[in-house]
Amino acid sequence: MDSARITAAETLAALGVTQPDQVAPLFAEIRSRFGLESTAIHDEPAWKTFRDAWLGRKSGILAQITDNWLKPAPPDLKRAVGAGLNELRAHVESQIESRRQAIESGAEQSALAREHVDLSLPGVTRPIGSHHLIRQVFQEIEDIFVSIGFSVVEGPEIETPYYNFEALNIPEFHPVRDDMDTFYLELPKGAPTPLLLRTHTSPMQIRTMEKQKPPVRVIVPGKVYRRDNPDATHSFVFHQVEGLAVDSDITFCDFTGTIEYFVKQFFGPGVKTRFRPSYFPFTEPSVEFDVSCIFCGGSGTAAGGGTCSKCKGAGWIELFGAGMVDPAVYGFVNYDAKKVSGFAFGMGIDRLAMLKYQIDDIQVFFQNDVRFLRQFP
Ligand code: FA5
Repeated sequence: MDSARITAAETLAALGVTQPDQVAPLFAEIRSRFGLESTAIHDEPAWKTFRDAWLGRKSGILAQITDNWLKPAPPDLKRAVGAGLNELRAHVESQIESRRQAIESGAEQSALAREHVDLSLPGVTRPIGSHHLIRQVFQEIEDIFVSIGFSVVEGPEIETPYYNFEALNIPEFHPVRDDMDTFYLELPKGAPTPLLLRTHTSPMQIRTMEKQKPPVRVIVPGKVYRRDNPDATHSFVFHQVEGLAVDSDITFCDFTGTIEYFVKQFFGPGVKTRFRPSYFPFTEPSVEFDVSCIFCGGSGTAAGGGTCSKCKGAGWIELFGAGMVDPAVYGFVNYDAKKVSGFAFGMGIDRLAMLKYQIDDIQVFFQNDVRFLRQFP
């Protein structure tokens, strides 16, 4: 047997193998050839060719050994050839698989190396959001009132006409309802009561007094809704902070003192305040509360001369409605109107924010334009 001539394309007889002890060297020779070839395989295309050359079903070397050596082998050689072939097949299959894994992980490493990771570069920073200006203003207002003994409560945005109107001394067909026409919910027939989006935070006066006995000192931040056409100072959804203080001896002086304290804390000590008579069915007397114009300092004249466009030359800007709680309201919550007194106010937060931060269009609060929002981090 001449090892230089060993090929699986020839039969054992052609190779001169006639004795069982000649079989093992035959397989050893094939196996060492396989080992040599496999060390030369370094990439996937070469590996595939190598795999097919050895394991290909029709003309792979193992298939040739089966066809040319095993099948025609005389009975006395068959057992040795079968054993040699099985051992060779196991070896070839496992080596080809481990070669594949080595090539794959090598490829990964070289891909990583190609990426040139520069660990000194700054990481990816994700921008952190901030509170919306309206939320910030809510917080400022809450902090001021909490510091003088008020608690913060919240209430439902969907209300019944009873809480939104009747218990606030606004009976059906009262003309004041026309100013607060709002969005009613479509309900199934037979619903026990109509429901509407609250037009102000004042219903929480009633809900709070129903729940607790005097003394009461609460503020109520929240969203309210009205069927107002949008313009620079109106939106159909806006924000209010309601305030309510009821106790056995609360006077008009407590009321004005509290409001003036708040306004000076919020706008700064330089602003002046004034009350004007007004009307709300649930307060008596009722007032509108004004501050001296923060744009022209109360002079009514713009910085460059001419009339101040913000206060229209008046020197004052209307801030919110308020008053002493009307005794009729106490009747709805089982408070004794002879023993208690109190005050209430309802501020439009969007307009307060506009004044303080000199914003001339309320709509920017609802447009979520980050160029605007970023100015108030
Ligand atoms: C009320 O809503 C009363 N509930 C306030 C009140 C409470 C009075 C307690 C007495 C006692 P008024 O309708 O004026 O009142 O609204 C209060 C504030 O909401 C206004 O001063 C204004 O700043 C703001 N406001 C009203 N309508 C709009 C609107 N469409 N868009 C933005 N702000 C508004």
